[in-house]
Amino acid sequence: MRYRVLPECDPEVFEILQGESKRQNEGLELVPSENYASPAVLEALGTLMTNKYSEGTPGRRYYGGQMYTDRIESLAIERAKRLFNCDHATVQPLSGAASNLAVYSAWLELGDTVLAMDLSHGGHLTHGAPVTFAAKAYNFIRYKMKDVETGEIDYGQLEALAIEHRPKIVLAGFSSYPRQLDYARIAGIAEKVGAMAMADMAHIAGLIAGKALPNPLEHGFHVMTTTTHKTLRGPRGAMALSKGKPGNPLRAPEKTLENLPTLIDRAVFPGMQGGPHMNKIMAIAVALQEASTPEFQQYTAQILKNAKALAHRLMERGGKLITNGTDNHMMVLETMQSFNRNGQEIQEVLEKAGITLNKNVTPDDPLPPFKPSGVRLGTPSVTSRGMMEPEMQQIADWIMDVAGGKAEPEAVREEVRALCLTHPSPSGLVEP
Ligand code: DSN
Repeated sequence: MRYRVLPECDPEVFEILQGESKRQNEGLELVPSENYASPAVLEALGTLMTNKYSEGTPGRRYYGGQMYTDRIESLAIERAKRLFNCDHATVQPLSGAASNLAVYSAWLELGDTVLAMDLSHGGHLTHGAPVTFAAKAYNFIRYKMKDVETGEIDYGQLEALAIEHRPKIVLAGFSSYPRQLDYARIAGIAEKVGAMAMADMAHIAGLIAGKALPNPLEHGFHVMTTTTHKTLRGPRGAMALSKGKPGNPLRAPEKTLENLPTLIDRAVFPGMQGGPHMNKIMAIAVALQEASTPEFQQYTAQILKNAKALAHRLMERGGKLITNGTDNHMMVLETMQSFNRNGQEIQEVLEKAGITLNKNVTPDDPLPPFKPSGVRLGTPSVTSRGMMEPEMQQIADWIMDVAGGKAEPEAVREEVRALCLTHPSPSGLVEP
């Protein structure tokens, strides 16, 4: 067989790829969990590392031929440990959901209790939403914000629930919470009830790596899970980072906090997964190297400045934001109060204008998840394109004009396209 390049080998697939490339280049990506991976990350992802099976961990594999896979996985692990200041990292989880499940299964017995943030108050589906497998396997109790106008977590409720239910894990983490958490306080509550403190930092891992936000592992947390493709700007993938003493994953250790690294390694493989995706691990190594540079720190600082500028202008123009602002890269715009239209309608009309974001539930939302009361948006992708505060003002104006019915989406789409063409996607453009 002769290998051929994609346009020649499969024109139908190539045409789809070109379409997506044009969409990513000519439109504004405001989904806060998305980003543009660098050409180096994309290159690593598309290499022949995809061919290799590597069950096990570096130095302890079940198949031969691991001299290079061992090197690349060890490099990714060392880079992750350095960047996030932890004792151990596994870079094998296939996704954020798989990573969270692995940590649950490493530490919990079936039926054990986890205390986590309520989904509609900003938590994540994998933190025990009733429709998930995890919710069938474990008993999730939920804490909420005390005041949705400020976003302050109800730490009194969190502590009372912890004392009442004696969870084995106290989980901090979110996918639509725009404020900061008091990690030391949460870790203190976990310690008080003998629970493990786990942080799911998928959304803000890049902001932590870039030192724009604090690291929960430096404030009493034992484990941090994250995806690698959001603010961290790597490939689709995940990691579990932990404090403790790494041991031999071929032997089952006692369930102690010190043994968490080994327990997690074993939970990932053979507990939850088979062979790791070595091409992805290679791309994670590249992304971690990129994230350790001064340029990346500047990038993450700018994400926060841009989010503040976008939020400020949306509110100035009459938009109602949940918690009335943001401390991180994202915000939730309450569309029923702002425009008397649900989040699905606003997502659709903005997509016609070339602005992509996602519908999102609001705290204790009376509307269903498919037509919720809000949309979620953020600045990681537009900041990767080099856009700054003036562009955020313009983007906020387009959103308010189109969502408020003051401008035709098709007309705004041309203006959006013109702005985007002056700020090309860092992932490049797939040309014929
Ligand atoms: N899908 C990701 C997000 O958008 O937040 C995490 O599940």
